[in-house]
Amino acid sequence: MNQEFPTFPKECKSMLCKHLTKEVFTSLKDKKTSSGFTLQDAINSGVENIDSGIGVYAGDEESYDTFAALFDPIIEEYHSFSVDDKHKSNLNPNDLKAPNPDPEGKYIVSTRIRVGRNIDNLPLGPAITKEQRNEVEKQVSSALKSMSGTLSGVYYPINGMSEEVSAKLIEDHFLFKAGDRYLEAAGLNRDWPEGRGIFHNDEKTFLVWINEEDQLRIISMQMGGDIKEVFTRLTSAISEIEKSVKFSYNSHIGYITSCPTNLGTAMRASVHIKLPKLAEDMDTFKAITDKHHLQIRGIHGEHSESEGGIYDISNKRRLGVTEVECVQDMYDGVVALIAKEKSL
Ligand code: ADP
Ligand code: CIR
Repeated sequence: MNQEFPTFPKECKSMLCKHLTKEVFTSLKDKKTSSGFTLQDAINSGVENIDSGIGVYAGDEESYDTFAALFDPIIEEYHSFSVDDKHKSNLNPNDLKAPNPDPEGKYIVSTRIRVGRNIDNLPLGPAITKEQRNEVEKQVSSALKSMSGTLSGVYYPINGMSEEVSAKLIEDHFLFKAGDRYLEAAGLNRDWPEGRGIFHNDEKTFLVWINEEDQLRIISMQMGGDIKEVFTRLTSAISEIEKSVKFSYNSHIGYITSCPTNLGTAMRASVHIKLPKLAEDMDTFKAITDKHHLQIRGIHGEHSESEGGIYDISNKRRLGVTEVECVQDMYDGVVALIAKEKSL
């Protein structure tokens, strides 16, 4: 592994390039966590991909302590969350004020809320061994067998799934693809597709991704804008899974995830929404999303483009705010976006 201080071109805007000073590099370059994760492993994605927004990944919960001199300023900048702050959780759907903002279905195509979760006392995806990853698949798919009622479903490993079936699931926004170059450089594609898979119920309104960027991505989604129904289903599913799987959580940074942008709630609540008029004035569009702490993505996920004036709008803040607040951010922003689109 290269022990030299990486140099970044002038146009590089990643948080890695901003916060990895020579001093920080020197103080961390010989450190290692108990799963053997090094500074070079943590920064490889941002070193190889100079267009990264962030550029770092954790290999285990310990990485956030061992490499705190690098992770803390990144966490502080991304989440506006300081080392003395404490995370808080609230998964009670009764606290969410979110009547359907688009009952006629003119703007919101679909709603999706996901959380990332990892199992306590195991390395995260970037440092996990093949055997440990396979063990996660076994433990989680077995726990999911006891889901009941509308949450019951079947686990489908990606290994052995036909090309046709996986392409259709990806196109319909249900399944993940092999990681992109950011995840590849983070070590998250090792042994692909072994140990990876998707569980879903018949209606594909409740899904669990196994061993993607995080060991579990628990997802609730459906057509239209009934955000509260989607949140309620998600919270019941999480409680059910928690009966048999212990998730990695600490009182400072909340749920532990491999990418520091997901720490805290690990929640991304999004809508696919049609805003063709507003899309012609991206400054106004961005002023509204910034005000409500929202992120704009394309409709095929992160790093994809919009199609036909449809955007993926989601909460940006995840740490130091509760799950209810994450969804409330998204909801309030969506109400404002629809009002603006109507006025144009
Ligand atoms: P994640 O949300 O898991 O961090 P992505 O941004 O890659 O990761 O999105 C994963 C998949 O979920 C993509 O196929 C994306 O199009 C789909 N998706 C996200 N939000 C919605 C939504 N509101 N409705 C339908 N599909 C969605
Ligand atoms: C990056 O640094 O750009 C990628 N590793 C993805 C970071 C997480 N995504 C995000 O903030 N939108």
